[in-house]
Amino acid sequence: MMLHDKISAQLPGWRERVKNLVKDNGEKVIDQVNIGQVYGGMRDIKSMVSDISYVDPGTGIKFRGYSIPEVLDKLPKPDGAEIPFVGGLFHLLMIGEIPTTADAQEVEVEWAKRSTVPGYVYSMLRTMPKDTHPMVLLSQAVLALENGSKYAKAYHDGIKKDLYWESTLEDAMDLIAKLPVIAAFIYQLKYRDGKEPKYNPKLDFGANFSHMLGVKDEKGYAELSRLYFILHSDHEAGNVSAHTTHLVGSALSDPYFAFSAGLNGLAGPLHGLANQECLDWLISVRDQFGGVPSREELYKYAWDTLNGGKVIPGYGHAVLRVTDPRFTAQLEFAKKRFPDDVLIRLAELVYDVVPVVLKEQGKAKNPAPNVDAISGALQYYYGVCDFDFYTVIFGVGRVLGVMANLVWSRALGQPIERPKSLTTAMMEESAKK
Ligand code: AMX
Repeated sequence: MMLHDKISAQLPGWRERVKNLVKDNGEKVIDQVNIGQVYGGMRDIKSMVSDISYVDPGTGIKFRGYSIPEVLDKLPKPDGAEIPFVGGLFHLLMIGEIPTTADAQEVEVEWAKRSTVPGYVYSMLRTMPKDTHPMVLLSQAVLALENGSKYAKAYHDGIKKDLYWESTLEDAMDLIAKLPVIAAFIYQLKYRDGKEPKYNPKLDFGANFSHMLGVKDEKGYAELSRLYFILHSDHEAGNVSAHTTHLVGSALSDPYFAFSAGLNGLAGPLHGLANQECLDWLISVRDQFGGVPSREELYKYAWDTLNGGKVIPGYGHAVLRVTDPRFTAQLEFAKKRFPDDVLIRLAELVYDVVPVVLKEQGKAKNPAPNVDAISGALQYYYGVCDFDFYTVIFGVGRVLGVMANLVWSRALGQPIERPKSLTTAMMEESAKK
């Protein structure tokens, strides 16, 4: 496989680089930790490695050094499309280089070959109660695929540690290929007629998702799917879904165990679930005013939300201190294709008004929008209106980044994660000193 060969070629150099860095500078201090951070969710403590992506507080996410506009501009695109191949993005994440069109297509072909979901997974999902949350179904389905793990088999067969990454890559490719099919089945099962979707090898990853969901504007939604998966793929190492996948993988649990755990974290309201809360809020404004309100009406509505003790969903960020470039990319996508849509006009007005309100309130460190402020509105436009499903779509994007990280963690022999905990009494004691 092309990705395997390219990683293989890079690996000796990477191993030497990391070995020398740790050997020559292992004792060098790069951060200090205070009690507030220990009690504050380890916020900002520099203690993880990822060469796949980095969030710059001032400019936003960079994938292998490329900003969102650069990624969207430089990656190869399917014929007649404006949004790049997801396979090209995965090549960039894995290899660190912008692929040729042929490279991107080769990744897509690999996924098509691996996309068949075993029948027992469908049967298992069908037996679940009707009101099961789609994220439960997704996480269960991923775990159910574990019996096919090539890494688990290789480990059991006593393969050398240096080679763990090869079967991890195989699992990563299998899992990524099957995930949109499983997600589409969950959509059919929960909200449509429950038919089993079929991956079409003539279509790319994003176009397949659109096709398998069965939306009306298949071409338009294929573009949105590619955009959505690219934007949601990775956000450096410390966010809950990425960190969880890494942590579980660090115990040498295989990619199915690791990603299923990551999905469970993604399901939380402070993480992936936020996108549906954002759309909820936009719709509540639309319904309250029968459309797009005036600036003054929205200003008052936003203050009412804050005074009611609630946050304004879609605004603020733990790391970013500017407008999230993933928000901007989605807004531009919508303005180019459906500028008159009520929710898009509303999202634009909110972008104008809410940062002012949050600045006046003075609490949020970043009053600008994050990725979630608009993502649900775009899904809604194409008729994917089942809010509970939105985090599943996020999961189909997120698998790309966390699998790239996991393969490289295995390739570079990253050890089991094991931070140290303290008791409150110990910290009180050290505070006195
Ligand atoms: N509305 C109202 N208050 C906000 C706010 C918002 N959008 N964003 C931050 N604040 C408040 C916080 O609640 C906190 O108040 P407190 O001191 O009373 O607890 C204060 O401002 C400081 O918070 P912060 O350091 O700026 O943010 P954070 O790093 O603690 O949290 C986040 C970041 C995203 C959880 C927060 O901004 C928030 O709750 N936003 C709304 C929900 C949302 O958009 N989530 C999506 C996150 C992106 C993702 O993972 N998908």
